[in-house]
Amino acid sequence: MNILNRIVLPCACVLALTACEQQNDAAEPVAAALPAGPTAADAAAFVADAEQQLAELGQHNERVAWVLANFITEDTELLAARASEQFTAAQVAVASEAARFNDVEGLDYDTARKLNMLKSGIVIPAPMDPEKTSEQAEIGARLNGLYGRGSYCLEDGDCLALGQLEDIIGESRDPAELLEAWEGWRTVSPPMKDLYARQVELANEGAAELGFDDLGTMWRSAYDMDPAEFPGELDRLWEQVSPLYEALHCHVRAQLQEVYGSETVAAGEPIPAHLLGNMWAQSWDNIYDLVAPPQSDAGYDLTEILLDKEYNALKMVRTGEAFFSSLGFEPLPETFWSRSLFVKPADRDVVCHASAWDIDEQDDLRIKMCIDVNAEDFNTIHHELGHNYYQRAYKDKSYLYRSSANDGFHEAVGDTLSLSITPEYLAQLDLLEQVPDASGDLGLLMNQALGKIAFLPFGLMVDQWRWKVFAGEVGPEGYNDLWWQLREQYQGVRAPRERPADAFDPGAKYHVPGNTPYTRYFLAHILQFQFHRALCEIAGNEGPIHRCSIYNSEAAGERLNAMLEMGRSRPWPEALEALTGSPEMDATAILDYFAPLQAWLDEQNTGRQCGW
Ligand code: X8Z
Ligand code: ZN
Repeated sequence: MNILNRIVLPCACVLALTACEQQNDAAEPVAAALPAGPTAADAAAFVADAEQQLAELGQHNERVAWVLANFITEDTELLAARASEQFTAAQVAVASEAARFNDVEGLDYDTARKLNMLKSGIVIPAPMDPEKTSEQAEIGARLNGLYGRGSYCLEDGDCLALGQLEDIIGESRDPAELLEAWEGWRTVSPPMKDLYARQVELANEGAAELGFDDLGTMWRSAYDMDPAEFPGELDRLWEQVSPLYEALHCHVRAQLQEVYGSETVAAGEPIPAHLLGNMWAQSWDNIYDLVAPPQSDAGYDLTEILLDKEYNALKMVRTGEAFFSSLGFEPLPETFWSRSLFVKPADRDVVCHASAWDIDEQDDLRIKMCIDVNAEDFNTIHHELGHNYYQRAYKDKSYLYRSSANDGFHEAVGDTLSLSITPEYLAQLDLLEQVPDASGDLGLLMNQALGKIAFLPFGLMVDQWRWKVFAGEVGPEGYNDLWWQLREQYQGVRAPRERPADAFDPGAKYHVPGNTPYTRYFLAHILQFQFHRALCEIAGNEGPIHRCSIYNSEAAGERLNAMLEMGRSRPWPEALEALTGSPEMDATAILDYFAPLQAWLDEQNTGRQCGW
């Protein structure tokens, strides 16, 4: 209630101003007969007020969400649902008020841009009916709780959390054991299905009240372009990279066939999803040993090195910070170290999925991660720190501009630094004694491709599924079939065996119950190679791009920071151009990076029946 009043206040203020102007106009008889609409100055005042209110509420919401994610109980769930209900109500009220300025002429650039952001920038809008807002917030909290607390209990009564099930999928080569872990984790999501369906209904109603066809259209309007053209932009990028993905898929399938037999892995068919080393088959690094190019091994295993050198979670994060410092960024604040969560607590439920936080939008930066000492988590630490340094770089912008150029940029920054974790870099840290020669480069590239190239179709399909669900192209009874149809179409991956009638497999992926748009990760995987190429050039790299590390290059850091500081203040093509010299998202950087591997894969695949 309070909140709604606070949001309505600026309108009262705007109306008062308008009334004032009407009085002035009264001197001229013709104008007096017409009710004057809001002016450009009214719009600017409205935006300033809205920014202040959303910043305050957003900060409160963030704090409560932090407590929930670090301490999942019935009470924190309820508190978080209340806070998110208030914040959503405020966002929706402001968005609908913003439409009052649609026909105002003479708006300055920032006011016009910010009004658009207010109207379309809500990830999960609720209908204006307070009961429905409240219902939606409760559903959101319950979905998150079902995922965060999810576990699978074996017959002997031992219950395994997601992290333990992921370890099995990553390490085991026993198909029966893999299948049990894979199916086991998917027992967490059937109870989510009805809740999710209701959430879609409510969010769509909210989106419609704000003038959008559905929630998918709303999500697609966040890219400084006509939302109807955005899917075509994604298709264009996917067409650029899909031949490389298909070559990788073909080789990996052939190798898996050698290991598991052609009854389990058939030529010309999609690959069973439990054999790819990752719970969602979204990155395949864990099966490197099964598919590595013979005679061209990378020559080292970063996980083994980290363990040998007795790295722990804290030391891994300190190493990530040191990389940013080497580029000229200020060290992280003391509170980062005292308030972050690095290790899974033994005594309570937390959300282990890695995330980066910016509690007060000033310098209260934190990460929350259940770090294991391995190469994957070392990369993820850089990913999360990328978020934190971005947040810090734009902290002096106004509320609506305290964000990335588009959401793919936020996801790409830390990954860009991870691309610089090369043998040369590891040698500088004394993690490698000697820089291996180029004879192992195919192995290095294969290792990277299993992370980066394997990810691309997954990064794309999650929202292809959601967009169809939001558009009502499929109802709850068809959710799971559509999911597997898209998994097959994009990834060439299939369920290991028929799924039960009540299955809701999308719910077993964090971002679906958590309502985090996913196209951002596809974009990030394209963008990070563009960023890497540009920064390597600035750093004066002359060798092959996959051996380039920007470590210690203050010139690269300066150029990166110039883009980060822009926040969301300009359309993303300008930010991209500021860093790379080109305003276009473009997959040639990722293709050039992997060109030697692509040539090798094409050779290996000669005579093989590729595709699915
Ligand atoms: O969710 C994440 C990050 C947090 S923004 C750890 N990622 C996606 C995922 O895990 O599915 C990074 C890569 C894709
Ligand atoms: Zn991220």
